[in-house]
Amino acid sequence: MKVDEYARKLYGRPVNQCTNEELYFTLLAMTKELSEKKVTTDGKKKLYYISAEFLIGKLLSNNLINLGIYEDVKKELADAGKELSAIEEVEPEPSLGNGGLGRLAACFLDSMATLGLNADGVGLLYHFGLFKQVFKNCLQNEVPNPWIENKSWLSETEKTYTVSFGGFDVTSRMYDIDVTGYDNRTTKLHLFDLETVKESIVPSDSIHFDKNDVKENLTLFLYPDDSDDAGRILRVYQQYFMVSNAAQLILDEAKERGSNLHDLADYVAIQINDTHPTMVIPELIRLLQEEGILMTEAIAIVRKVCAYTNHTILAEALEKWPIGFLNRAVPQLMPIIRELDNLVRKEISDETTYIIKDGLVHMAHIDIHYGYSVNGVAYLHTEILKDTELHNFYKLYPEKFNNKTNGITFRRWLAACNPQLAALITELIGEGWKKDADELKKLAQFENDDAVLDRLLSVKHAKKKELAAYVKRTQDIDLDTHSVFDIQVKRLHEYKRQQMNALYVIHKYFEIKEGKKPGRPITVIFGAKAAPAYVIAKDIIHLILCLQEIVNKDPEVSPYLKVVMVENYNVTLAEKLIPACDISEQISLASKEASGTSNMKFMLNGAVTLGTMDGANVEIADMVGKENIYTFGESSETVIARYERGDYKSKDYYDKDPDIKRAVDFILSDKMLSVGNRENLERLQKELLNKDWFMTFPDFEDYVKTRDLAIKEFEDRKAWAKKMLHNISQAGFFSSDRTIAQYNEEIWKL
Ligand code: 26V
Repeated sequence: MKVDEYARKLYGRPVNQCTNEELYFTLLAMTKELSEKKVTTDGKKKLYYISAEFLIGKLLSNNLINLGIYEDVKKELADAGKELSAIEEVEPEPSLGNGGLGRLAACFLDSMATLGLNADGVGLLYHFGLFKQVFKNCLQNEVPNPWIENKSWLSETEKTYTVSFGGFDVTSRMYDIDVTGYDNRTTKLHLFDLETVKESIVPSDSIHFDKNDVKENLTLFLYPDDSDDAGRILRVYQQYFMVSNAAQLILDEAKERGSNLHDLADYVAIQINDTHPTMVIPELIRLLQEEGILMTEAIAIVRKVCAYTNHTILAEALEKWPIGFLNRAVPQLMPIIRELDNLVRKEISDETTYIIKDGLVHMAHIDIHYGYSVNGVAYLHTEILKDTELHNFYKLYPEKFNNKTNGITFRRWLAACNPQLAALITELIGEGWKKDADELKKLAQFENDDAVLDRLLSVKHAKKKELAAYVKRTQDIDLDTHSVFDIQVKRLHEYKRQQMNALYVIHKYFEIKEGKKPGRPITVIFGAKAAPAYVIAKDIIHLILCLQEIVNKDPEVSPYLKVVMVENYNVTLAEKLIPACDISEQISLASKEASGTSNMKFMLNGAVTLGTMDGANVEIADMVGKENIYTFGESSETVIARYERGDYKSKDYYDKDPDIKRAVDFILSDKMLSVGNRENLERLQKELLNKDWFMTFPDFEDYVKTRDLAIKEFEDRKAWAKKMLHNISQAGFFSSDRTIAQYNEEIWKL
């Protein structure tokens, strides 16, 4: 089918006379029609991946690739003088997630469809995705991020359900987005909304709104600011709305496929993505009881259906809801949750595993007692869960615990975002890698082929030039594309240690001032959003933006060092940044990053990792061997032992190490205060000196040494290109196709 025919049908004009906007809507209509025609997945048993986040990103090029028409469409447009990349700019990004967890869910949908699994995603239709980040006076501001247009990837369905909250009912409606698998079937992402939501209660320049009228605000925002109780209870309403719709849909569909509900486990598997969908457990029990099934049997059924994925080791991130919240929002669930707790109390003496404690409902405890599988998201993460964080549960149910190391879809994270590299790889080994990622291993045979290594370097340089042009256009900063592009992009969080990266920048700044210039200029790039209520995270953004001002404007320093914090980091920007990276910063405090997934995306695009032995970095190091990765810092065992002893004093390091002292003092120097705010900088400096809870100082010396070594070794261009190629060749394990195949073989058994 030709784009031209569609354009004429829609706008009465040929492609060359259409605007980019018209062409975007033309391609949208055409792609939607093509994916609707594809066979949808089917089978007796179906998996429902319930998640509060699906960070799907723009869908146009991904869908064109997966439908196998990308090249044809691109050529037809080019022949008419139109550029596909310019048309893609028109598409708004659905930012329906915060970071790795939501993006993982999106990669998983792509893999489920590509593997042809009978599996759908279920979530919420947020009218405003994650806030749009705007920098002003070196501070993060948050503004609403609307993305739904009259014509979009969403299709309204006929399905509506009643969802009851304490004191009132709402009527939901289901919207669908087709998920096209690569060269295979399609599956669906079901997003629930309610018609009474009122976008007009949100001002255009702020994400603050009246949180009290649930009917008007329920699906307005992803993760509304939860710094106050109104925001926190709204999250409970959202979660229940999501799972009540999901549970009703699941039971309806199971019955349609022939289930009598007693045999539900033969028809349904539910993956609970983090604790946000946990209430699906009591909700299913409630609905099964309404269908006439006794409580004991209902519990037994649900126990065979629900599986839980844990995505974090941080205890403070495990959800615990006050009983009062649940009583108010979902009173019908509380008796069931109490009964679930009573059953645990009857059978188990270990109080640490109880569901209700001190007036709080521990959501993860519901999942672990009443699910049949508990998985971590990287080898080390799962081991730590078993050994420490969830050890008491592991003792009770060793058979439930399993690991599923995360993965990424190579269609989006190589084929779509780096067509130049994808073309080179395909020329060398064929295009089998798009469906069988292990085929990338065949690249190893070219590791000593100078011509291939040269081409790899020129692809990297081309991507750096594209990124530099973007940064110039959007932020008016000039980048030297021959410098080392060192990139850290991820949510702003203390445990991810962007602050340590910033301390390195200060350290380099001083070295350059002293005449110790790096052999090659360094470009340090950050991209990160901070949760609106996360004060220290916002202070770290302030620090980085102040450094950007100071370093880039200093004529002595800027020829050797540049700092860029890209504004509004999102999936679309990740697709520009990742292919352009030389050194991938993965520097979390060992034991704290469950997996990480950008580490995999960078590796696949030929960046070399600079990282701690944390999360999936451990597995990357295993795959590529120590000559092809730069690791540093204390081990997770050392870190865990240090927390247990509780004897870490950051001040000791500050007093002992002059480099640390100099960098930390600089945070409140006159120079910094000339561009920044005392309040933010002082708070951050105090935090480091009095607490440094994520232990940047003990790792700092090793970090500087290892980062300097990587930058030095970058100079041997051929040896570096070999490392790049080796990293790409070993990335196959990190395909989400492998991850999803394992979920299916070991958990879902579709
Ligand atoms: C959330 C919060 C919220 C409250 C304060 C502290 C805190 C700390 C961490 C989190 C993260 C929650 C779950 C999450 O997003 N985990 C991420 O999941 C990714 C996909 O499995 C994984 O790659 C990341 O390592 C993990 O951080």
